[in-house]
Amino acid sequence: MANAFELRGKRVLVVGLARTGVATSLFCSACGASVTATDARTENAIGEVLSQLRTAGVHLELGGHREETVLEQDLIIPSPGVPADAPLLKAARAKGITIWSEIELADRFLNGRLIGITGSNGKTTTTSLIEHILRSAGISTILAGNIGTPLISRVEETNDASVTVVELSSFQLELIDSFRPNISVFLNLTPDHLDRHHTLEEYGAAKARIFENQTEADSAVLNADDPATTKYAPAKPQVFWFSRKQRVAQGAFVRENEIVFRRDGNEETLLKLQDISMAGAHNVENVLAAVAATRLAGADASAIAKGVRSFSGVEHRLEFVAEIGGVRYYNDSKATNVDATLKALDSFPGRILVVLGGKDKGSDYTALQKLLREKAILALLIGAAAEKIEKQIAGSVAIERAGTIERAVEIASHAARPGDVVLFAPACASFDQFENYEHRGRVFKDLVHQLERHAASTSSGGR
Ligand code: UMA
Repeated sequence: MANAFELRGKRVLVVGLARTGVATSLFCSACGASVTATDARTENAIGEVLSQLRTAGVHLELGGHREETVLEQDLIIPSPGVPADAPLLKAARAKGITIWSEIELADRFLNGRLIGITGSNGKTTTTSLIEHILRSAGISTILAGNIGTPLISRVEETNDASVTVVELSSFQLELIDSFRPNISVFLNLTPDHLDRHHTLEEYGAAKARIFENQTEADSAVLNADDPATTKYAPAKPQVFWFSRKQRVAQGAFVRENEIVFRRDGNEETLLKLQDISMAGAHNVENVLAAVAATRLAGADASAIAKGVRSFSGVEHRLEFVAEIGGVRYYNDSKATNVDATLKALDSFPGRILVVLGGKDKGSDYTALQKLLREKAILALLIGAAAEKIEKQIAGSVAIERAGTIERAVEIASHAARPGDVVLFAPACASFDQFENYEHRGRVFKDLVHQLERHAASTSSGGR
């Protein structure tokens, strides 16, 4: 165990009772801590999981947070969705109470090696691809983190031979202390979550904490083509770069349509760009990062090539849903910021009907104008951010206020012609109309599949 931590007898407060809070409460309670869990939501809103927590001996404070409770703890673990500068956490900090994110606690109980992946976009794809490659190389792997499974819920499965592959968000990294990946990957940095981090600098600094506790024995993988991240290159771990545009001294790069890995002057050609089945230049970057990380983790060249070839992408990430009457529908619900939507638009040659909108995160949608003008024929706006988006993209593309995703799909299906692409890449968070981006993506896919069934029944009925 890396850095064992004694929970027995400690007073632990878990803030937020969704995936992270529930897993953390159960873990701490099983380790003998005296656990209180609090959530702004009421008992009815949280539902069934509460009986499991009660059975585990977790004390519950629901419908709000009490400052007296906060101030009598030894350790506080806020969920990622709880702002690090929330008043209750400020009060605790002022009193000197330790506040850690769940990944910090989890790291102290983790065995084996840890690969951490952060960045504004491509985290989920790269994390999944790294796990997929290592698995095809016969290495025992565990997948967790921001991808949807709290790390704390998997630590007991780790052992000296396992490699845990963890997607990391700025919300998780901003509250670490000694958290230390053996291999860290920082993919890129573009504006996101500015409602929480206020400035790009603050947001980048939170992400760059991934390197903070790494030593000379560790490795860091960074994007040589992204000036916003190169400045965070750390001093202690060995730095490996990835690049689509230039040869790098150490790391993975593209040369004449082939992916090459270079270390200590030795070069290996691993695969061809045509071997990548995912669309878009950004996915080449994700593959390069995954190649570097998995090679460093000990996967051999042939296993890496096999792993990349057999990886078709991730649900909700430029996911092909169906082709109906010559119109192709793509679900990119994970495009929760402007940059991800730009990458999605850039992945197609043109004639895109794009669905945008949701909960605004303080984003600047004017950045979409150029690509909308070049690639899109219609923007359908949904959700709370519709008015702001409409103002900021006005003049670049035809716009229609659809309001809901149901109406957007309906309008798109009537407006699209064979050869067009209907792209759901909303550039916003989902929480105004959906539980999360996964829920939003599933709703979109269900609507498309309904259209597909309807199209099949009308065409067979017509024969
Ligand atoms: N809450 C309070 N008080 C507050 C604020 C929130 O009690 O002041 C409560 C809410 O009522 C709710 C809970 O806290 O019950 C919400 O917690 P959460 O949002 O952290 O939800 P989890 O299910 O634990 O999900 C978190 C991550 N969520 C966020 O970062 C917002 C999930 O990432 C992650 O998959 C999961 O932990 C497991 O690690 C999602 C995400 O949107 C996918 N991440 C962002 C992104 O990728 O852009 C960072």
